[in-house]
Amino acid sequence: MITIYSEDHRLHHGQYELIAGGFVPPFENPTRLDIIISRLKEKNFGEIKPPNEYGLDPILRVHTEDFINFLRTAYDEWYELHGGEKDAMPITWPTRHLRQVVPKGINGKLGYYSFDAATPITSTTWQAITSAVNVALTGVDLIKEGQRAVFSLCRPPGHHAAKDLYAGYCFFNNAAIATQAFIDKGAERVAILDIDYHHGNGTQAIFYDRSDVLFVSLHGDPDQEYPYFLGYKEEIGTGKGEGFNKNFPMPWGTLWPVYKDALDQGIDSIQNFKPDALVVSTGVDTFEKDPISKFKLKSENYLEMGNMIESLSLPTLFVMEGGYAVDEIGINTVNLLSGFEEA
Ligand code: FKS
Ligand code: ZN
Repeated sequence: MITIYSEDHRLHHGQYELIAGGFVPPFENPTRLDIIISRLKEKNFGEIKPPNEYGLDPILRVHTEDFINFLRTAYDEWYELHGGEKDAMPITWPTRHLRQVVPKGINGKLGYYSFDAATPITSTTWQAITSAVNVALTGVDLIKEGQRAVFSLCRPPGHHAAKDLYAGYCFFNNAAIATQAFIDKGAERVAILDIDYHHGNGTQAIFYDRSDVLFVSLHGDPDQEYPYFLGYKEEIGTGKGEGFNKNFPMPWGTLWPVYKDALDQGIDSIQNFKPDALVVSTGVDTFEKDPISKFKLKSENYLEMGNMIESLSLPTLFVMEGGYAVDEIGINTVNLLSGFEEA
């Protein structure tokens, strides 16, 4: 399997995220990809290629122009106000009983366009997030050219980002942009299987009223787990999109047998949908030793997971999302891809 990868991911390396009442160095950091790349090489997994350039047009198919402009200029506006000591971070959000206005100043805009304080914007975040989109889109093109499967090793991740909202380490929704690109290049239907531990709230929101994209997500129950405010079972889509959104929330402590059963059901619904392509939002934070997650999957389970995904016999784009147990992130990610390839 070909991997698409760019060193530009290093340009996003925040100083802090807010977690459990304190600021700590971000779990989502460049080391994650270093370890995945070294495992890919160790296993001789396949060619590693740089991305092509696609510009902003494919991003505009998913995100709003005002949001894109905000991300492009946010750090400079922040720098002008606060100086360059700290990364740009929101501190106030437009929740209930407040207006959904877009304030002119940067502090207000950071709150308007985000929903957490886990997602710093640095002076070079923009280059990294546009490069991650290019990594995803290059995967789409290779699949259009006939590859059965491609691994788009994106960073930063994307599945928490909605059309005009960033959070959860995500800015542009790489998987959603790739999905829309498949459709713009002729696919009638595309399925997204989100196996990251966290619910892909951004991806769900982007396609919630559409019947040409089926979104299936397996994740920690939002009653207990981030992002808390989306990802419940009863969210099935709206309007034309009714029936094309499927959530499988599972409790803390979930082990492989229960996870596998949900994955079987998700795979069945993808099969019935008869998509032209599959996008896998690939997270390995379901692993038992993940430092911020609470499922209990083991390294060997990812082999079987890859095998099960292959059984759909679809052109498949793997887009990297989360996974923070860095010691095993390479083993688990490459197990998933090998399980697919060796099926
Ligand atoms: C609650 C703190 C949660 C943010 C967690 C973000 C998870 C990100 C991710 C992605 F794939 F996007 F990277 N802090 N205990 O893994 O879903
Ligand atoms: Zn996650």
